Amino acid sequence: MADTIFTKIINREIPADIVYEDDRCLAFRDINPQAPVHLLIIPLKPIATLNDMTEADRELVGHLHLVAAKLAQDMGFAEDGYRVVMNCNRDGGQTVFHIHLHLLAGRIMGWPPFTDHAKAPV
Ligand code: DGP
Repeated sequence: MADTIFTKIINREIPADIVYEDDRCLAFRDINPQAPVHLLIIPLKPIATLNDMTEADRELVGHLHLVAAKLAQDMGFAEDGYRVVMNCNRDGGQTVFHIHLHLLAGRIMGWPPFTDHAKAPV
């Protein structure tokens, strides 16, 4: 797949406010935060979308979620709660084609997600 802005962040070619890293993933603050805490957790391995994951990625994707829960605990919002989201393709609102978990906290999240675009049922 083509390199994205996230590859440049992994390679330290552009700056980011990195809050966590290990041998499989990186977490940093979203440049356009939608909540008081808005982190992105990305695998070092570039995978374009949820649709591109394979069985080989099963453990990696589980790891991303464990890191989200660890950050929530370490940063003190695990008990109050938070939201973890992965957008996929156009209708899901994906804009960077390197999978990432959004970890949002620090405010009450609405449900269902806000919508202003009608679409025929699939
Ligand atoms: P999504 O729309 O789900 O693909 O989310 C992509 C997110 O990435 C979006 O919330 C904004 C964020 N983002 C895009 N470019 C950069 C960047 O250069 N640095 C940081 N920190 N975040 C970025």
